[in-house]
Amino acid sequence: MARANDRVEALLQEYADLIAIRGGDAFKVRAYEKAARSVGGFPTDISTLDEKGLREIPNVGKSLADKIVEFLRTGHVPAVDEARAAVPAGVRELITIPGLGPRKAMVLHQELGISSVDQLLDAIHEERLRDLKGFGERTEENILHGISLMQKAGEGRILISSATDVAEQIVSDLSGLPGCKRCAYAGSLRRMRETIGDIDVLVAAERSEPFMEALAAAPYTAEVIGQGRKKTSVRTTTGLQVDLRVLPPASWGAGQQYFTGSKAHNIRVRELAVRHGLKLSEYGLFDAESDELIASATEEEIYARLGLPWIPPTLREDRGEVAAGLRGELPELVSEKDVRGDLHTHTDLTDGLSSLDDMVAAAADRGYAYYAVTDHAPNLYMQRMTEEKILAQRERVRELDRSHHGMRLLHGTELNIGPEGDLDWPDEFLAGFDLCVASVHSHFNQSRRELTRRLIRACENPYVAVIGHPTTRLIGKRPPLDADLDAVFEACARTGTALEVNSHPERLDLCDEDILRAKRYGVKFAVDSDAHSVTHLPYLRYGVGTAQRGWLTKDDVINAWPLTRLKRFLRPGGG
Ligand code: DGT
Ligand code: CA
Ligand code: CA
Ligand code: ZN
Repeated sequence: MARANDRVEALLQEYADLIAIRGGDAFKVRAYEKAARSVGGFPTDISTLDEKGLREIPNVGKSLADKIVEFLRTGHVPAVDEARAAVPAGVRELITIPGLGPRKAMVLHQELGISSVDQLLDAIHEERLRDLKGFGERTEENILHGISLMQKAGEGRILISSATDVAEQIVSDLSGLPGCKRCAYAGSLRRMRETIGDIDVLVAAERSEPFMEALAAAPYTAEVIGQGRKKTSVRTTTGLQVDLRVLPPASWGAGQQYFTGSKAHNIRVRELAVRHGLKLSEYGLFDAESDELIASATEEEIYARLGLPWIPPTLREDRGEVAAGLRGELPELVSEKDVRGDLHTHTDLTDGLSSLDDMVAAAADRGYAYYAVTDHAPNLYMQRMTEEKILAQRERVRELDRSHHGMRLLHGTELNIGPEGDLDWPDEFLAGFDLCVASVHSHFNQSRRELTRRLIRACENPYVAVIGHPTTRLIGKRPPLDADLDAVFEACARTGTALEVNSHPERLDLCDEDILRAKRYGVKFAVDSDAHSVTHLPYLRYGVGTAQRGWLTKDDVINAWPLTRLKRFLRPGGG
């Protein structure tokens, strides 16, 4: 289940939104938002803390600590319940539209009585928003765009990180039951798609009832939506659907293959089976004429009988993996253990939540060979970075480098790519860093020509080694930059600039398809966490999953290289 920290973070953010919708004090809204982030990024599981412990969390005072204690004990906070009751559910739905803040949502509700996305769409088409103060044609466009973005992300699809937490809990619970021969999740989650529609869990066992009953009775199950002999579907307390299927142990491999999908991959594999005079189902691979069972126990046997190597789930999207497998040309995908270090991380010197020392210690615990600290530079002015501050940090990084046996530290920065492609510091100062990541953080709506030029200029700076979160998209919230990516990929390849695969589950940027395209230009990649807290370092797994979906190998990923090769790449003009 989601960590208590994540649940409280969501609660506090919701409360902040509710206060804002009701026109409450902006200072109070900010305070709850800040507290939400601090709790989410706090390394200790807050369910283990008492009121005094909770007050150690930055931005959490006495009254908030009391609320959290109450929430953890009862699942409710009266003040939040009251605020929820005062705001119609439809209005709360409005603020989930990207680009529509609480204040505008409130105006829409009070002035026009709008309390659902559908009513809002009607009002826009009837041009009723035009008369409202603060709403222009531009606002209408933004709202329409936000709604389409929300709908494109898929009604009810959730981020891979939330689904993974739930799925791992379920697999761990069911694996512990007597009679469980195998248990694993399948579906889009095993393929590591960036968003997940529902979770598919498989169990291999002789009897299905104990597993069906355990899932139905689990504390995270809110309701059972369907119950049969082979399959039970439930909805969790967080609204997520889980399909549990219990298979006979002998058909474990066939079931795993079938329910992992994707549907398009399965169709491709079944066509291949037919050409071999076989047929493939969730029970196994059979002779088409005699119905004799040919293979079913493991995925490997099934693929092997079709002339294929085992195909990693992250490739099963019908993007040429079956043809590549038949030719013996499947890529040897980069794996999490291949990653030797993280090249984009923050500390509390800027907007991170953990100290440099804590970040470094946590990175060393992950077994990294090297680790880069890349705090924000001055042009993100709210970070209040200065040359003095970052040079003082460099001193501390060098000290830690000497004491952190084995793990080498790199001192870097995350530069801001300005509207003209300009960077925070002059080249002489950039030359002092081991590594510069450069990213776009504002002016997302420039023209395609301007955005393309801007990214290419950043690539052309000899000190910029990595372009961070290249398209700046936020899944379900902000669209990717409208730049000519092919031109950017070409510039990266030409200048020896790596593109980031940002592992934050809300970003996953570049996305799988862009990675595939960029790779054809010979671009190299950096799979980074962009961690703002020690708890974010493990996000790397989602970036690696995305890299695999983009067919990347160790050789494509600069932070899977030994330090000497990485350093050659980082040298100005290197790469
Ligand atoms: P999702 O849940 O929307 O994120 O995506 P999936 O891929 O997990 O899809 P889901 O849950 O509907 O089904 C899980 C897998 O089961 C799917 O990837 C392939 C397999 N499957 C389900 N229904 C069919 C079907 O009608 N035909 C075929 N060939 N495979 C199916
Ligand atoms: Ca699914
Ligand atoms: Ca399903
Ligand atoms: Zn950034």
